Formats: sequence, C-alpha cells, structure tokens
Amino acid sequence: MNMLKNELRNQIPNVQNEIKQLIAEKGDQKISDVTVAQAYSGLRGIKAFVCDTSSVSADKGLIIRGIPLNEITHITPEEVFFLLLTSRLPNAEELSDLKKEFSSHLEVPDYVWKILNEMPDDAHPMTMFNTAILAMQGESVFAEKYDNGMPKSEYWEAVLEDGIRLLAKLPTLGAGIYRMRFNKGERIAPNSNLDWSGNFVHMIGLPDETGDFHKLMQLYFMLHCDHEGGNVSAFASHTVASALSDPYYSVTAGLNGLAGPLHGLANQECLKFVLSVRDDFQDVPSEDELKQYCWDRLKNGRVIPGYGHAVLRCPDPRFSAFIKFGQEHIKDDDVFTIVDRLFNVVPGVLQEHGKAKNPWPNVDAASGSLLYYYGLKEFNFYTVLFSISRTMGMISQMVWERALGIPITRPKSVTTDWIKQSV
Ligand code: HAX
Repeated sequence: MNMLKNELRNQIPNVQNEIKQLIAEKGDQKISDVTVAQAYSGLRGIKAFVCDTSSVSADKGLIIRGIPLNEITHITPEEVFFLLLTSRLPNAEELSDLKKEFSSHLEVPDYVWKILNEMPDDAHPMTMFNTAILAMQGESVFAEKYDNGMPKSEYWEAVLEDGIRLLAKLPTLGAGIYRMRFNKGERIAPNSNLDWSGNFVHMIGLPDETGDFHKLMQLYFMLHCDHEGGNVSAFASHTVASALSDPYYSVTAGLNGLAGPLHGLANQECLKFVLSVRDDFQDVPSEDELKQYCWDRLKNGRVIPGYGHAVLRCPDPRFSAFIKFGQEHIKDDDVFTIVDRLFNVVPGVLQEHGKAKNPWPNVDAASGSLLYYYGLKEFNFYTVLFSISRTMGMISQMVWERALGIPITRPKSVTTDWIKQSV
C-alpha cells in the first residue's frame, strides 16, 4: 500500500487545487435543470454531483478513468483497483506492493464466523455477507482515528487503510459463506501466495483443472468493479460515508442496496429465469417459443431480468465481455445457449412492449450462466460475488470524496403542495 498511498499523496494536492480553481471560475454555472417529472422519477438524469472513478455513457457503457471497458477486460482486479484510485495502471513493482498489502489482511476474525454460524440455515448469503462486514466495524481505523481527533487532511488515508483491509478479506469471507451456507464442508484457509481472484477460487473449493474458472472469476471481479456514482449502491454508500460513517458502515449501506432485485440481485433473478425456461421446456426452446415465454411473463406484470438500464441505451459492454468469454470457453451448454438465444429475442419483445427505455441486456443477463457452467450453481450466492467486486468502486469513490472534503449529502426535498404552488 505504501506505493499506492504515495501516488495518491502526490496526486491529491494537484486535484484539490484544480477543483478549487474550477469552482472559483465556474462555480455559478448551471449543469442541470430539474423538471417536475424528474422529481417524481428517482432523480433520473439529474447531474447533481461528481464521481471521477468511472462514467457510464448511454451508447458506450462503462468507461474507467477515461478508458472504455472493452479495452481493459484483460486486467486483474488489483490492477483495476489501482486504476480507479489513481487514473493509471500500476507498474510491476506497484502491483506486487499492492498484492503484498492485500495478502497481509486475508484473515476474517473468528467472531465473524461465530456470528454467521448462529444465523438461520436459510439466511440469504447477502444478509450473511453484509452482517459480517458490519460486525467488523469495530476494526475500523477511520473510526478509531476519528475518535482520537484525526485532522480532516488525513481522512482519506484512514479510508484507504480500512478499504484495503476490508477488500483483502472479502474473497475469504465470500468463499467461507459459500461453504458454510451450502454445506460444502470445512472452510478452506486463504493462501497468501495467490492473488485476489486466485485465492477466491482456491477457497471456494470447486474443481478448476483447466484454470478457466479462475479466468472467469478474474474477469467477473474486474467487470463489476464500479459503475459511476449514481447507481443505488454507489449513491447509498456515498451518502452514508458523507456523514463520516466509516467504510464498514458505508460499504454495508451500499451493499444492502445492491441486494435489491432491480439492482445487483438481478443476477440471481436472471439465472432463476433462465433455469425456469430450461425446466419448463425440458430443452432449449426455439426463438419463437422464447418470444412467447417472455410475453407471458410481461403480461403477468413481471420484468425480464437482466434487460433494461437507467442510463445505458446499448448492449452493456460487460454483458458482451461475458458472452465473448462463454463463446470462447463453453461448447454445447443448454443454459448458456438459452442466454445467447434470449439476446436474439428479448430486445425485440421489449421494443414491441414499448415500456423499457433500454431494451438491451445489462451485466446481469449473462454472468450467472457462466458461473453455473463451472459448478457454482447456488444462484442466491451470485450477488455476493458482485459485492466483492463492487466494494472496490465504493472504496475508491470514498477515498477521493474524503480527499476532496466533499460535505455531507443533503439535497432538498419539496412537497407536492410546493410544486403545485411554484410551477
Ligand atoms: N422488463 C420489463 N419491463 C421493463 C424492463 C424489463 N427488463 N425494464 C424496464 N421496464 C419497464 C419498467 O418497469 C417501467 O415500467 P412502468 O412504467 O410500468 O413502471 C418502464 O419500463 C420504464 O422503465 P425504464 O425507464 O426503462 O427503466 P428504469 O430506469 O426505471 O429502471 C431497471 C431500470 C434496470 C431497474 C429496469 O430496466 C429493470 O427493472 N430491469 C430488470 C431488472 C434488472 O435487470 N436489473 C439490473 C440492472 C443492472 C444493475 O443495476 N445491476 O446491478
């Protein structure tokens, strides 16, 4: 971490000055208007705050620090974390320094496993995961230093310290929850010689003779890392962190949002949908049969999971990266074939249906079929994987928010009477 921290120490004063100057010169210029309809529509499209780690464009999807996602799908989670924080990829020495830092914080405290053991047998894995993170709040360096009068200028360093320690533990925690919750036997201890995704694959204990499952998890953890600042989980964690709640509190807040079926839980819902297609047809249905199946679901007032997006208006490049992986690594698999075939059918159905502004697949449409293929079949676990990765984005955003001294979030709500009288 020393090298990452030093890089940030060098960058932060320049960015602080740049932003101070920007506000001094252009602070009173407008960047957005708000209509009455937007006030009742989840703030959709309102440009109201800044997130520099990544941006999402309607026609290209995720851009990380200026680099379109499809140009960097080969990089590791550790590299993307460095990129999110510093705007550049690490060199070999910096990468090994960061890996070393992660590997010295792999162990999850015993009291966490005890708490998880006491939870109901059918607890949702996301509830277990978030409970565990919240239970570790007492480990927070930020909270301790804040209590001891830490000056504002040091907030970001304490957030980074907490962030690294927490991120290092998440593969251990996720894999341990998987084995505990799905009766897979004893937990497998982390191996400090392995990298983030390699360690996860080692600890989850599924066979991976070809190494392809490791490649998938590396891709998975990289693709889910961040999606600008306005999505439910990022915005929730941003808001909670703005009260100077420490990263354990703030990350849990974000992940509770990720556990919603319209957000991260859509990956579990999506595979559930695909498996219901397979089970109902006892085979891979034709495109016409799939079309009818989707219409029946829509007529019952249900969404097609994995399709649509609040910002995107094109196939999600994260979806495309997963499909490419599947096409390169998977032959003759019913579940993957159904996912591929749905892509030919659903956009047309949603367009004809006429409601969804974006008929294209999002990240959640394909990921589950790949995990399922490699033996990770318990789909209510999938959002935990999303969470392990997305914590990188939340932490990176938090480090910069504290470095830039962004104040407590407090937009103004208005009443319907006020709107009626004022508009
Ligand atoms: N199937 C059916 N109807 C859909 C739809 C879908 N996949 N996507 C949108 N619609 C409907 C909406 O429910 C809404 O209907 P009402 O007017 O009756 O309320 C209408 O189309 C307009 O919605 P929108 O403006 O296009 O979409 P929103 O910005 O409101 O919501 C969602 C975006 C992603 C929540 C939405 O597309 C959806 O529910 N998709 C299915 C769930 C899903 O895949 N979620 C994961 C999104 C990616 C993500 O965050 N992952 O973590």
